[in-house]
Amino acid sequence: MALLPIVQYPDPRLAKKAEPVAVFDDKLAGLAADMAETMYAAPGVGLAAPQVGELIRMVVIDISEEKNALLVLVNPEVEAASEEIVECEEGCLSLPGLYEKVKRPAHVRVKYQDLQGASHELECDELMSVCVQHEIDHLDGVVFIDHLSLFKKQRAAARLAKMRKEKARAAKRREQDA
Ligand code: K1U
Ligand code: ZN
Repeated sequence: MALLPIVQYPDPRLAKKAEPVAVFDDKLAGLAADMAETMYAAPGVGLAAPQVGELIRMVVIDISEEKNALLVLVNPEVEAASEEIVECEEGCLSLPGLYEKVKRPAHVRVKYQDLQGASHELECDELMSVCVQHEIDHLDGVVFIDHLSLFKKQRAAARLAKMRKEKARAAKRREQDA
């Protein structure tokens, strides 16, 4: 297993639509294992293949406290979404440190394949619903700040740039002090 570098916004790979998975082999299982290790280490509750530079339709999710309920969703699709909309705070490992409220359907039913290619359905609500919609967005080249108004998106991008500058300055100071 290996830790993979996480692609950072606004890398153009995060804006591309990912390709469906057609071959269910050991290479796919190896990538899923590496993605899971990367998600747990970050730490995060989800990770989509484009976030590690692989433009294929696969995501890993584990919202459990104990980090022992890994789900690997291949070719996930929202089959049904509730009319009820909720607003939840979201973060993203490709925009670390930025948290914004996003409106999404409260409940979704998702169909997906597992690593052997078998089909499944999953009823999702609360954090699982937010997370699965956020990860499927990544497969469609959408990041969570794309759901905001242009004003809020530009403000969020400016805040992210400021945080990155401050982080780089702090790292430089530490280097000089060492
Ligand atoms: O796709 C990603 O970048 C992962 C993202 C998933 C997500 C979290 C919250 C709402 C929507 C989508 C994250 O995991 S960000 C990190 C985070 O929020 C978190 C980290 C550890 C424990 C709990 C949450
Ligand atoms: Zn994300």
